[in-house]
Amino acid sequence: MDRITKTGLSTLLFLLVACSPKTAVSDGEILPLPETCSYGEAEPFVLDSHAAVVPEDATLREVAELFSRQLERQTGISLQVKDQAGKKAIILSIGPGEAEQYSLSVTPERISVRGSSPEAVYRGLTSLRQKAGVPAERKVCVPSMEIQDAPAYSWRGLSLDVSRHFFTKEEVCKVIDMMTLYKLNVLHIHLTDNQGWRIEVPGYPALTDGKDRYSEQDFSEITAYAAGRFVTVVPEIDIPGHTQAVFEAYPEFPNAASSPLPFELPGQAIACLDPDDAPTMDFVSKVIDLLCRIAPGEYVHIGGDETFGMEEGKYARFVSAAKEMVRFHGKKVVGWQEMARAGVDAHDYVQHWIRFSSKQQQSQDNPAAAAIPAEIRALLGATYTKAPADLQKAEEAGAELILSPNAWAYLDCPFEETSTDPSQNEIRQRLGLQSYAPQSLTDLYDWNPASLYKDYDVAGVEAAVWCETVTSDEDLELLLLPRLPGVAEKAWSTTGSVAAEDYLRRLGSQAAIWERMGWNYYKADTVF
Ligand code: TNX
Repeated sequence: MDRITKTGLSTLLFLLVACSPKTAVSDGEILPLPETCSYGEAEPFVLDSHAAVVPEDATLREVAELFSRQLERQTGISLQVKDQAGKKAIILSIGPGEAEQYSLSVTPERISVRGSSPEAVYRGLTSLRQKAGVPAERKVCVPSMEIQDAPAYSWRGLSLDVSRHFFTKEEVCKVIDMMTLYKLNVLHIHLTDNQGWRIEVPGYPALTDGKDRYSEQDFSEITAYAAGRFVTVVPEIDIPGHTQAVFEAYPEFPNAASSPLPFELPGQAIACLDPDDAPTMDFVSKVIDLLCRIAPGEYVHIGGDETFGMEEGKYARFVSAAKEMVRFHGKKVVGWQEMARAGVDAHDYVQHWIRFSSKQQQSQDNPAAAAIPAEIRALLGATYTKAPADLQKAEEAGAELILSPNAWAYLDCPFEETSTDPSQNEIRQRLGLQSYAPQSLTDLYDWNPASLYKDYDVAGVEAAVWCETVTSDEDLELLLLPRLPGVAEKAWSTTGSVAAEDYLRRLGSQAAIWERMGWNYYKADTVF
């Protein structure tokens, strides 16, 4: 790190001299941090509309055009995509390498971005776009540099809760834009929960009639937008628990859970779908058929978390049946970590989430947590105490693990920092689950996925943004920015431990892009 920072400084001084007084040196920073990045002594590449983007391979044409549109929106610099390189060009080419591995090299007259696939080249172009930053005029000096880069994990995701708060397809597409700026490639959409069912299901109109939801067409537009940006959509229907919305629409389905009390905890319910009821399982199979048909990706997420009050045998029967239905369509099953209680194998993806930070554990004594009746707390506690055994089962079976530890990957905790924007300090009082301890940007950055579960097959890292406290699209933006890039760095970077100060400095430089894109962000006073 030191090496990069020091070379970076001397390069900056050099560029201040080398660049004409009219052209600003780019002050953009790359986040996630690339594997290696070194600056050279040569003159910079002056990026302006005289540069062309030249895809050397026909498969790179779309990526060239996408980059050119994204760069123009961010910098105002408009680049043409051409077949032949003139005096100044950004050359895109395909070369050997691992998936998503790329190299980026900047010389005075050429920028070369080479990768093993269009996706890999797109990752390289994204680094270039970040480096360009937001120049004051339609021109920017990109320093002479060499980057070699590849991701640590192939699964780099964000789970978005559209049940507790519904987001329009345009809002979801904006989230995809944020994700791609940080090289994330999986959008997991939590389509159903107690508070709302957000996807139309043929034959079951009461689930969604008159409510905010996606039609099949809306959903296809989202998956197409995502696919065009190398993002796979993983649809989730959360079953058999978290299904109050189903019981409200179809009260004739029997409830497989039993509760010691009439349960009044806001937003939670003790109601689970029953695997031994034929109409229920007919419904489940129609829903899974639908998801397998409308989601072009390889995966379907069946939830499986927090089935409070459901007997274990019933739970295992339910999960096995649902998995069977997903596999029938040739798709892979993803489930929250409790799914392992029903048995898992090497084809399954187990999403780990039950790992609380020390601050959060202390917050169990806070008033919001203490308000839960003792019997219910015991019921909830029972599901969490089995969490370590879930992981052990996943490891033994060789299942793929997706890391979403609550301590670091949950973006819905309150902000510890105050904001430099006074109006955000009012929002700070209500945004984020009050049962969680507030977390700072450095708290959330303080982990290393590679050393967390060493003996496991780790597919990747996924952030989660739950929306119980979200009242608008703006609230969502504040939870994502500035927190999302930190998780993205954990998912992508192989550089090992990076000093928090370095991360915060690079994060600070992102604000110019967010402002240019019209994205709201929380102005944590330690950074912005
Ligand atoms: C736990 S993560 C949940 C969600 C909540 C979230 C709040 C998971 C599988 N279940 O239902 O929204 O905590 O952070």
